[in-house]
Amino acid sequence: RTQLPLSPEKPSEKCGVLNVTKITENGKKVRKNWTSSWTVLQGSSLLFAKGQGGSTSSWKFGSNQSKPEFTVDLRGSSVDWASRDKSSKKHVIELKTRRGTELLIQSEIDSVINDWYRALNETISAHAWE
Ligand code: I3S
Repeated sequence: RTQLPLSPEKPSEKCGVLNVTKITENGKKVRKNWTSSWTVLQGSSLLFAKGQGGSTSSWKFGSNQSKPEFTVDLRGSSVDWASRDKSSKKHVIELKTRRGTELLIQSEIDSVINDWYRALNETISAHAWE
């Protein structure tokens, strides 16, 4: 049987460095501000911390100085590939939350962004009835 990296019955954690910007907050358009963020998918939450010069090894949530910058509740969110008018960058995911926040999430590495696309969709499906 095919081994899925992330199966809905066993929601695992996933983390890595992604480029992230908000484009809408609580339904209001905000100015783009792309930042490199250490990103953690944990249960139905997506957590972002400001990147530390791209270094991933020194970052762990749970240690003292690593409070997430912001957290997104994935329950009721939707994920799609961003259309061309949303960004000129390649490999951009658009994430819309139930509360009217829209984020763009991007990586230059297409295998990385494809894994995140799949993981986010599986997480949203796994929590669809909450
Ligand atoms: O959607 P926009 O306004 O073309 O987004 C670009 C801007 O946010 C730009 O910054 P300023 O115009 O605020 O200086 C960013 O540097 C670009 O990266 C944004 O566009 P992309 O296409 O990279 O998402």
